Amino acid sequence: MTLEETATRIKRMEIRGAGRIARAAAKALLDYSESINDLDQKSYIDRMLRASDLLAGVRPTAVSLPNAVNIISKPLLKAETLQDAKEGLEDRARAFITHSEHAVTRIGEIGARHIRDGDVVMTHCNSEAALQCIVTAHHQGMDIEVYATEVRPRNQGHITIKTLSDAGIRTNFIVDSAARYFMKEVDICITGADAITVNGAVINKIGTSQIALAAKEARVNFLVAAETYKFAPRTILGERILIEERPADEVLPDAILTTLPHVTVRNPTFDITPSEYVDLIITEQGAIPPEMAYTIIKEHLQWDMDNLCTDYPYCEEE
Ligand code: RUB
Repeated sequence: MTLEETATRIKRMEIRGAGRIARAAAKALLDYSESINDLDQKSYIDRMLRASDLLAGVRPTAVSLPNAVNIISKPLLKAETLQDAKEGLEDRARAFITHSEHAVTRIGEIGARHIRDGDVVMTHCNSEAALQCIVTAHHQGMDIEVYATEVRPRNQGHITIKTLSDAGIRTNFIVDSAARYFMKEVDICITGADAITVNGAVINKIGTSQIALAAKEARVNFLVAAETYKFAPRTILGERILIEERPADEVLPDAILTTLPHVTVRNPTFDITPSEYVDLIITEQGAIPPEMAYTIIKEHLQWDMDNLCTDYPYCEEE
């Protein structure tokens, strides 16, 4: 698959989910770099930086994407030779993919410790990190039952119930608006994240915040399963996470919408759950309260203030 094809497939959501799109971008950069053999250092770096920019912006909300691209393309800015730049980038791309896969496994192990035998778990959207917690608990012999939402308009819930059913987990499939109705039967909620801000707010599939609200009302623990590269470094500088708004025809066919001249379809893809609704964030580094988001950004994301200052006008060098 070419770099442009990967970008298009991510945009069309044929590749989706914050972890998967980050790994797809890493693989695309790796393949692209490996295909370049006839350029001098400057041309190679220019081309790879353009490729990085293309991939980093293809879906605006999932911070995993720019984080992955930034981690992988760092050698382009510091390397002294073409070989340093190329080998550095390719090594980092391979390492990112391996780290990301291991992180999901580790999150599953840690997350499973927060699930008890007999628990009823609610999940929303299709998060491989959240599902890994549930499936790991099931593999450890726990008797788990799941409530999984439909996830309008793109029906990611269909992917979730297939995974759960294939694993042999008893699953109830519900429409999104039934989440509060069933909350009284739920022991724990686990979702994934597309981004986590420095103040511990969680950005995830639209509807997540309603479920968190219902969970708080019912005194049900709300857990978020997220690799450390879903934390958003630039929120330290006050940058906001852009909430992607997708086309109207995902919600209502054009043929109907054109008959309704006074109707506008709004289709935000993600929402923000404030940290006070989140009990714990399960990362590959351990389970943390949302208040510790800053520590993850500083200590585990390999993103120092130098990076943050790039193209930020108030951080001029002395
Ligand atoms: C996917 C979504 C998932 C997160 C985390 O949204 O909101 O919960 O991306 O997933 P979309 P994962 O379908 O619009 O990409 O744990 O797999 O990274």
